Amino acid sequence: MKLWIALSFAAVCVPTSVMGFSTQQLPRSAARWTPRSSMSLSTATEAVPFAKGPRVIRQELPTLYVYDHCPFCVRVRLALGVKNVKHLIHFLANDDVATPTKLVGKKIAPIFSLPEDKFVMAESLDIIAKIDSDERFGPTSQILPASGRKDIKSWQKSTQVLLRTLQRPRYVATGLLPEFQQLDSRHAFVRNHQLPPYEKLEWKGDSSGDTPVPGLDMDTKLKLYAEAMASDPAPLIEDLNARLVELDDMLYSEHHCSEGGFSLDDIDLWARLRSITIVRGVTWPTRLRRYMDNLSTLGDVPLYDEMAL
Ligand SMILES: N[C@@H](CCC(=O)N[C@@H](CS)C(=O)NCC(=O)O)C(=O)O
Repeated sequence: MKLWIALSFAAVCVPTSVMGFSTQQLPRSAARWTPRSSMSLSTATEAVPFAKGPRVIRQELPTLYVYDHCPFCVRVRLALGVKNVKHLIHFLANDDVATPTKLVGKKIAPIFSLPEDKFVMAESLDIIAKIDSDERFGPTSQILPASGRKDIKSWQKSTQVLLRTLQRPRYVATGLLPEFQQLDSRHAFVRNHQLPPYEKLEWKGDSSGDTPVPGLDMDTKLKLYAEAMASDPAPLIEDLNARLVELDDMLYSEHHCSEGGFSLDDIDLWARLRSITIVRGVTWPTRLRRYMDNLSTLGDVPLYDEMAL
């Protein structure tokens, strides 16, 4: 396959929302996952869907600067969505250095801008803490703190290489993600994001030290991305399917992954798992799939299923 075919697909409008017309979550009292009898002596804790508050519409809308594929950005989009805060999304091109640098002094996403306060901030978790503690954005402390559980974190760590291998070439090859609409932006991503087994230093090189590391040339990087798309993903997907079964066992419920309710655990986990939906042919365990769909609806953040490759 010619490199430019794999890496410069035309943008075609494909709907990406899975449940685009659903706007309401059931109120907490009406949507219990496990009905509770007032006579029940059971001490089992229920899984409780997040109770979404009324729509928050500031006169000057906040703007969130993101890359669509970026899980840190998705964290904030999910938080704004569950808190029902209307906002503008500015999808940065992946090679746009000027816009984020003007806002926060470097190329980074997400960036949250609140024009009514002339306030700008980076760092996903700081942004979420700000939004969830400011009464102008509805009830505060709606998102529970992180539980500190280790099992999900170690699952994430142990699947990092597998997920990078599958996801990174697909982000670029769809030609549909807003940050990759032009060839320069696709090339910027390929230039900066290594494919396993390469480490970041081997891929990018480093000329700052006494012993410069050359890194790979751009043609080689493009070839490796194209080869990754041309190769049969079946063995990797089989591996991923097994890992998802393990993760399914760790989920507390289809509404929140840890006991107690919707928390920063979900903000982090769901944001990362969303990227997997760009991989076609994955078999999702039932509960995990419901979790993906429930939080997509709750947070009004679409999954990639319709454009999966
Ligand atoms: N700790 C930051 C990490 C943000 C981050 O690493 N974002 C990546 C995109 S996923 C980024 O902007 N990297 C710089 C680049 O792409 O040039 C946060 O949580 O917001």
